[in-house]
Amino acid sequence: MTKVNRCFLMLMMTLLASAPLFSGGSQESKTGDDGKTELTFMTVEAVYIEDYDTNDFTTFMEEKTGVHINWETIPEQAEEEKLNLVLASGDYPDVFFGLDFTDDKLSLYGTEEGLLMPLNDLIDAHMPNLKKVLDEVPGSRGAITSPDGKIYGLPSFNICYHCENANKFWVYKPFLDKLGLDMPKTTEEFEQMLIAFRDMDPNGNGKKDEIPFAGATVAWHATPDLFLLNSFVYTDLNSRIDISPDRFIGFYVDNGKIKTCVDTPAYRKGLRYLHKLYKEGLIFPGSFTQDGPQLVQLVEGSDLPVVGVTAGGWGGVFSDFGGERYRNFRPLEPLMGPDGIQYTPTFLPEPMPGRFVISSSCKNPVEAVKWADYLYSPEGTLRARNGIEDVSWRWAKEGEKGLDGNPALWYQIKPWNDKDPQNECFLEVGPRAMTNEFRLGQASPQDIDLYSQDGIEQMLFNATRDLYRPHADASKALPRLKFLSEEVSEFATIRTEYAKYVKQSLVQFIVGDLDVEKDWNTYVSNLKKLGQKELLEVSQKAYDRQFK
Ligand SMILES: [Ca+2]
Repeated sequence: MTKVNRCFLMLMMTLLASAPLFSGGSQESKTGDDGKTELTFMTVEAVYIEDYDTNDFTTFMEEKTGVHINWETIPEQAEEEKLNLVLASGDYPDVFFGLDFTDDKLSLYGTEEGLLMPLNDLIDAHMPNLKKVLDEVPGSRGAITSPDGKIYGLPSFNICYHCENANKFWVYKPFLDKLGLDMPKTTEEFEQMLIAFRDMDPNGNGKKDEIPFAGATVAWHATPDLFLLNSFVYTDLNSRIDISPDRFIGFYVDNGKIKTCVDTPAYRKGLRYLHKLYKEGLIFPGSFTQDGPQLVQLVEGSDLPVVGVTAGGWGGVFSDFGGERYRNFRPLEPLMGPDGIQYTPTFLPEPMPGRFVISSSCKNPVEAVKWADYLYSPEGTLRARNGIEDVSWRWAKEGEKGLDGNPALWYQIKPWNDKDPQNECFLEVGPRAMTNEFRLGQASPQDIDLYSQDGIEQMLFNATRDLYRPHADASKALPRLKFLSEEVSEFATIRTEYAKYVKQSLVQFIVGDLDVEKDWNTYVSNLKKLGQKELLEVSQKAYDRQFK
């Protein structure tokens, strides 16, 4: 961001902050005993938010807007089920706040069933902050618009430089130092390093207790497979078992054509390599079943360090953030495979849909969108996500520099974390606008200790810029596709079954339950039977509708 732009942003924020934010309520406003407008928000119970009713941000917003929120919370584990029940019941809250409304759900409940309010006109009339962000983030209006041209859900922006290449491996540097090894550059050197970790006692206790590689499947980018497959073929396949399978099933874009990698000889070669590592005892078997906390326990739970290489979008995924072991893991540059392939997958920056959805029965949609609009200002995002001004964050001072070296916008006073219960803000539930300018505008002292908690954003920015971005090819990444509701009803189940099979087979090939040599042809013919060709075709149609 240029200096002029950032000054303009600051000026806009000042203007917005000094103007009365919202003017009077609509005539049909529902008002409480004290004359306040009331809105019902349904949200999911969040472990790290103590109580929405008494949360400091709820109170702050009530004072600011005069709108009283009646919160209804549903249990996290039953979100999907409960949401479907509510939508079938005919008795809706005014707002679904921070729920998982996917594009498919917005199509179904918005376009098809008419249960959700179209927001296009409300955005244009009452949401100056959101409009500004939509203008600034390329393609974002299209990304939140359903195929029928309507916007049924307000987004959350987390456009994060390091997240675009979040698939990272980390090597425990003291092990390298102890054995006199350099960071590996190729898949071959990587294998040799893991063997050395297994056999050469790098923790020096005389026991063969080292775990050369350990990952996790329910954690942010901690699976063992994706990083390594990208040394064989461009792979965008999320093998996590806990997320919805509508994307990241191995599809990618090649000059406007949607293809898959999962039936190619190069992918097979990658599976062979992974299976070899597994067979040699270099990959911890629990990597395919355990979650983040179990991985942290493995890394941190022993007297002496045992884990040599691990994975995660950042160090907190696998270690105690800021602790001694965390401080000694170093990001590994994507490895060059035997055929010269060296990719890192790109996760395109795009808004998450449906973080603030208004039901068609809401009587005060204008108040609701005005309430939400504040969250799209830099101040609103900081207040909602980071906490109280001058307690948890402050505006940047003259001369402070952002992560990208440009003048800073804001400074984080207390390390941000979503692991300890708090009642100051909503963390990352609901709408927010963390644009590139916002995130890179976080003040970062030039002499910061990169491996301290305060240095996390700078460390991830540097690692991504220096090691990962050079191996990214964003043109291969499949953007989020929007399907017509008849396509959803025809293909949703097929897609789910297909994705399940691809992910399951991936793990089975690695651990040897399937044989890469003997079972490959059956696997490829099963992909066909499960509808791979049809899925590619319907994806191509959606892609052409949106991007041609
Ligand atoms: Ca040892």
